[in-house]
Amino acid sequence: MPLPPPPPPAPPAPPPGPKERLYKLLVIGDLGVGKTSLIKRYVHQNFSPHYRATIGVDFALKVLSWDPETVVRLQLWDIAGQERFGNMTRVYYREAMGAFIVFDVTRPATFEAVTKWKEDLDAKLTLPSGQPVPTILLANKCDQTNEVLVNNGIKMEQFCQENGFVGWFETSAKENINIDEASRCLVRHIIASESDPVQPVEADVVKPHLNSSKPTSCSSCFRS
Ligand SMILES: Nc1nc2c(ncn2[C@@H]2O[C@H](COP(=O)(O)OP(=O)(O)OP(=O)(O)O)[C@@H](O)[C@H]2O)c(=O)[nH]1
Ligand SMILES: [Mg+2]
Repeated sequence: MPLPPPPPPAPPAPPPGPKERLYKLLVIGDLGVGKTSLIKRYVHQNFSPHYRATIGVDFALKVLSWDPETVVRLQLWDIAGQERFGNMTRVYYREAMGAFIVFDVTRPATFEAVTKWKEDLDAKLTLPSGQPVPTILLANKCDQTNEVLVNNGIKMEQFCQENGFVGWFETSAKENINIDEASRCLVRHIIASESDPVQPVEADVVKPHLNSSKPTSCSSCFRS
């Protein structure tokens, strides 16, 4: 009897797909500073001037092509400003890898609350290495004229260093200013803290840009 034909050769293995990284990021700060608007702009590319307070927490997912080999998925936790006075933040913060703390440049009280949010965060969340999670300060609504708070970039830098922020950006959800930049900066710090947890990257030095058509970059993130 003739032998059966040999089986066809196995198809070549498909090329390995991109690596995926998933990070939970927190977006916190006082009522009405623009957390939901920043996320909406970042994820859905739109903006509404109407204010509807977030109740509890909302979620959004942003997928970034980080580099040719890596896709980064950002799970954004939009925590209601009123939660600072509740007792759920410990639950919401769990397993987050990075955070944005947002204030409204037109309302000084929201800047004063930044240190309270940071203390709450650091008291309730640390990385497995024991370090605080990388956190970026966002001075939002920079499209508004009243920018007295952030016009002094040196003071802001000092504030960031003293309070453990890895950088800060002036942002506008309305005009789509610096949101992508701030997010890439945070992801870069998270990746650095994962690969070398003992040596956190240097704090960023970000000069406020007075001409809002030029996006500010995070100097450490774009350092080669
Ligand atoms: N001009 C201007 N207005 C903004 C900007 N971002 C948000 N707003 C407005 O500020 C108000 C509050 O924005 P939200 O995004 O709902 O604020 P929030 O921080 O999510 O507030 P809570 O959910 O209550 O914690 C809304 O009327 C927005 O349209 C901005 O960059 N520029
Ligand atoms: Mg909200």
